[in-house]
Amino acid sequence: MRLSEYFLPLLRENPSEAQIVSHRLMLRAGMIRQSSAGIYSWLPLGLRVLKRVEQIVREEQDRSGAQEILMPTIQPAELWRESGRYDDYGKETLRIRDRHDREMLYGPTNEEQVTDIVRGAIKSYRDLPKNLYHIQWKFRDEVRPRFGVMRGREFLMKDNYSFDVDAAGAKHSYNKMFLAYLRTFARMGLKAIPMRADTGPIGGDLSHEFQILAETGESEVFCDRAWLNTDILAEEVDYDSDLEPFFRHWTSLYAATDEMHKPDTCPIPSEQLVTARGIEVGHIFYFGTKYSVPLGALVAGPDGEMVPLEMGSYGIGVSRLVGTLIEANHDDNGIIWPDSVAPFSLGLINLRVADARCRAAADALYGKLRSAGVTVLYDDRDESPGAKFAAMDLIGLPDQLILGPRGLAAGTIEWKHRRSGARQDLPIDTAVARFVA
Ligand code: 5CA
Repeated sequence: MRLSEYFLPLLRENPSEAQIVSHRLMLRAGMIRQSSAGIYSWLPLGLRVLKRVEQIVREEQDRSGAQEILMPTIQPAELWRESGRYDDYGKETLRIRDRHDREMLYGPTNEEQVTDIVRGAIKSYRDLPKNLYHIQWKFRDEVRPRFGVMRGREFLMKDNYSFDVDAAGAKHSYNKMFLAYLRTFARMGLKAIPMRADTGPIGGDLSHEFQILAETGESEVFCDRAWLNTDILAEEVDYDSDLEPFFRHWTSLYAATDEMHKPDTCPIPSEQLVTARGIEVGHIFYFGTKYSVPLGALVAGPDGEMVPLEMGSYGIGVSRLVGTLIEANHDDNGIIWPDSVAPFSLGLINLRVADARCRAAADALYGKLRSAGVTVLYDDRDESPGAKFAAMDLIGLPDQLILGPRGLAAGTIEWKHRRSGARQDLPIDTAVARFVA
């Protein structure tokens, strides 16, 4: 993409409404614009990151055996009356009436909707287990939307729902998601600690939140100091094997959210306990028959008897992850994208657009990289070198190639690594080979 043609409305100044660094940088880097409180438009650069995050989530869901569907954003109120949540969910629900005066709502989550689909389609234990997910916008009329996409009113969530014939099967489904979540966040370069958590309005009694430790986190969290040195590997584990040992291993170190942590009964000594702030990027729940019983989602079990489905639900804050990734990866000059989610893998700067030879060389390089499949953002604008460096650092692409008249005369180009700040003059062909490889 040529920057001269790209819609990238950068801001020079820090927007006064942004209190945390990810919100500031997302606005300054032209990733998002606010529409109304807690509701945002995603501009080209931001959308590219959102799509990459979404794709990692999708790949890990697929790998675990979950199947993608797409449910609507608007749901009928009747379904929520059936489960009893229409009133329970309270003011967070955005309620709508259609032209026939039918009550609808903009979905804050989809337990009822998916149970309705499955109850009509699955009649026997032989068709189980099933795990269905979708990646869809949600609306929660939060009292205090804040911190940009971190606590929005409209936000993108991956949510899935597992259906099993019995509790043992449901626990296995829960363990699968536990593993898939560890893998998902690790692929983004994030260390997400699974913590015993409260279940709130979703329900059930087994639940883990996946928390990223960060000063700007909204909640207080507690964990064993050993977590700080633990490398959460994106382990390759067979999803069909018994995952209980894996689950026990990753839950053996103490970690709990505010609501679950009881200082008096905490099993580890206080010098071993870390108190920190956390950003909740995912939350998984096992709630058994909480929805299947009121909605009448029953299947014939092995002995022919009708039994209610055993269910769990699992959420990842896809749009929140974009902000979280910035909280975890930035410096004074801007964002530093991990390779796995970067909007472009490479920034190419032509320092002297007015120089015909520079322009020809930079254009040729851009063409070569593009045809080799490298995603490049090419700064071909007629701007000062200072402005170009600042813009490239702000938007945080992992690597930069900087072409100027002096280097060109010597047949070299400068390579800059955004994260380490390392710089090196490379022969032009070597530089190309490095990124094409
Ligand atoms: N039905 C369950 C699991 S599918 C559920 O809704 N869980 S949740 O309420 O915990 O939300 C799942 C994830 O969505 C959270 O872990 C968080 O990362 C994200 N999320 C929740 N509320 C918001 C919000 N207001 N803004 C941005 N992300 C949010």
